Amino acid sequence: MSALSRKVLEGLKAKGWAGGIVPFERARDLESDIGPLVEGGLVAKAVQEAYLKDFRYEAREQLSDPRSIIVIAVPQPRMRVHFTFHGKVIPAIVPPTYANAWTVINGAKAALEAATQDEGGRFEKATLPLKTLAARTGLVRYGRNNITYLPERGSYHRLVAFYSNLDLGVDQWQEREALPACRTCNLCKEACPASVISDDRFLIRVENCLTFLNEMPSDRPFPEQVRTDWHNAIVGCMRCQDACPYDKAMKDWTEEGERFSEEETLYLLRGEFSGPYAKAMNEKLERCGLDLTIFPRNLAALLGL
Ligand code: B12
Ligand code: SF4
Ligand code: SF4
Repeated sequence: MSALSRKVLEGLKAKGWAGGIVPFERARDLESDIGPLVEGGLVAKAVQEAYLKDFRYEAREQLSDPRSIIVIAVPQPRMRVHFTFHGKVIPAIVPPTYANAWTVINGAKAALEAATQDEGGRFEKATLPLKTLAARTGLVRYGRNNITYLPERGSYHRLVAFYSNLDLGVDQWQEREALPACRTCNLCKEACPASVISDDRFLIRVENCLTFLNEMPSDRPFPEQVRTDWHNAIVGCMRCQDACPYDKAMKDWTEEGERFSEEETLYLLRGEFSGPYAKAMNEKLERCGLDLTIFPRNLAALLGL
């Protein structure tokens, strides 16, 4: 490992973050990791259309002189927000990484720029399959639930990657590894309300995962099989993470978010997002990393309506 890459990684570590580095040519290898899964039908078309088609493997689209890719894991807590309905205050969870996304991304970029100021380091956010990239550098390991885990800090982290003009002189590319305990553990599979974790394949059936369903715009109703008691977060789902022994120490790491009055809760449920009140509400939701368009359906489901 070069002195410069050591300096970059040590700088991240000092902030409580962790990083991995590969040369920029590895972007094409990432494409080869994903492509066959899509072509082979292991990734549903709806998932490809909604998310994976946005990946950009051509580094030069983002930076004219790319030399390296750096992936960073920034630990993040979950957030608790409160709604008021029929006079009762109702807490709701926002899973880790939905809140404060851009604060984390901009903070990571600024930290990299500061650490490499003398070398003229430039960094542009890379739109890549981040779990695959992080696992390929050995930074994280996959759980059976397809979420990635830091060896000692569990799954509560946001991944972010950057293309850099710096040749960091290191290629950490390796095999993707699974968590050792997954060999004999079934806890996430048993906890998953949507039964998308199975023994016959490593990839979960994303198209039925509750998170996939509740990230879709509000005008798309939940399919019939989704039962009221599945809902456990205002967006996303925490059941497989809550069940996992690798997240035991993280489970109570919760930050307090916004509180919504009865009037605001009813307004969100109605789903009429126009006028000056909408702007104020949108700003309030953005502070917790939430999107108005998913709200009416998810909130109604969470309140059991
Ligand atoms: C699409 C997407 C979703 C989709 C699909 C998720 C999925 N499993 O693919 C939906 C909407 C369902 C979703 C849900 C969630 N997401 Co999401 N999502 C993404 C996104 C945009 C791309 C993920 C992706 O590449 N999927 C494609 C599949 C094919 O990739 P893969 O899951 O890594 O699959 C690899 C392995 O299966 C491996 N493999 C195959 N066979 C085998 C065998 C073995 C033994 C091994 C080891 C590996 C292996 O090959 C595949 C390719 O490398 C990323 C952001 C980004 N730019 O990467 C965030 C991201 C992955 N999501 C994130 C989060 C936090 C979540 C949720 C945990 C949120 C929540 N609590 O509700 C859930 C988790 C649901 C779950 N169980 O996966 C974080 C992950 C952080 C972490 N610690 O893992 C990311 C990185 C966002 C971020 N910037 O931090 N997400
Ligand atoms: S996020 Fe929820 S629905 Fe999706 S795999 Fe995990 S437990 Fe199952
Ligand atoms: S709950 Fe068990 S099987 Fe699932 S990811 Fe965690 S250790 Fe692996």
